[in-house]
Amino acid sequence: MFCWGSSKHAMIQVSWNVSRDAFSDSSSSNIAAIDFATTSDSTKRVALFGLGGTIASWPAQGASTAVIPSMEANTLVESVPGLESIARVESRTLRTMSSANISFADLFEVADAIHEALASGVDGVVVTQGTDNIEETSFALDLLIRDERPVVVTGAMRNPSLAGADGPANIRAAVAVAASPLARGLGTLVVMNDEVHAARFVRKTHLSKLSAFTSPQCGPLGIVVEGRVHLYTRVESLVTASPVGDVAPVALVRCVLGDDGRIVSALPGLGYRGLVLEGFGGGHIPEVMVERLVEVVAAMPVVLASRTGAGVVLESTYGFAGSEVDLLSRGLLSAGSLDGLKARVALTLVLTSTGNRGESESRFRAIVEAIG
Ligand code: DAS
Repeated sequence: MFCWGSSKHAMIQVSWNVSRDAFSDSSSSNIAAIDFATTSDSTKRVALFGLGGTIASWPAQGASTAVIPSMEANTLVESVPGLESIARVESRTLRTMSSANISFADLFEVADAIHEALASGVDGVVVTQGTDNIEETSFALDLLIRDERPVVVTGAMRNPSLAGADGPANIRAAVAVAASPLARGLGTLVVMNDEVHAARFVRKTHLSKLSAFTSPQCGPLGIVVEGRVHLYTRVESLVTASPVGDVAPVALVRCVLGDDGRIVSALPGLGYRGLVLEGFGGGHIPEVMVERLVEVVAAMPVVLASRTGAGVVLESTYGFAGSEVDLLSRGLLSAGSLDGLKARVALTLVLTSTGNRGESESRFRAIVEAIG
């Protein structure tokens, strides 16, 4: 694993092990006031960062049953029976927000906090957050974190006020994975419903079921049973992309029946610096869109993904105008095995890691290549 560039976002300069007082000055960062708590004295150490989401949501006082993210990370940790038998968990609240409000800038700070914790010697890291965009945030962390130790993202489908709330079980399983030497070198993982998923493949494929997270490309890497991690397949660590400038705006556009391409034509004028286009099936668009798209390719990198969300974008099967052969020959980049959401995360990070278009395109290709 290697990395490009160096991060200018090293905002959290304090050591993980210093006292709570040392965290009180958060003026150089918009990270929320930090709470810091530990459980147990197990030999394994796991850092847990709370960002909010359903797992940390509770009905607002005097309100209806509607919940808002409000719980501190240490409260989540304390709600998990038997956690101390797995690891000593050191928790900090970084945000209490809905995942809809998480930005790339937030993720750069989370990545800095993770590097800080890893530098202090923890065995692994857990991030708790809203589940709605875990498939994007976990993949961003996959590309931002430079360490072999496990980084595990989890959340909950049912908030703690509901019967059968899944947050505590998900935290327990996530901590087990974060503490496990077996999970090293797999990049960022997502643990939900006792399943271990690779960040590069996992998707939220149901709105409310506990089994909402699936990896349509290859299935989960493994499962957690009785606190033990069982891995059945492995993935390679990815090259990383360190942010060095302002976040590059990248659009994700899905090609639809009867599309004429007017949305993609508007993108350069809207300030976008990149486009991921989800084409039909193997990577196809209506012929009428092709010339419009060629104009966009002249202005910015354009990635071709499939709106099916699984499989590998074709390269040499169809030759009609608007086919994958046609589009790739016109300078579009293949998303390979990445779905549109993940291709957009990768393109955003490579464009943010260098101002050179050729370099960003070769970095994107390297990520696609490494995933296979
Ligand atoms: N859907 C909620 C969750 O799963 C809200 C969110 O993503 O913040 O946590």
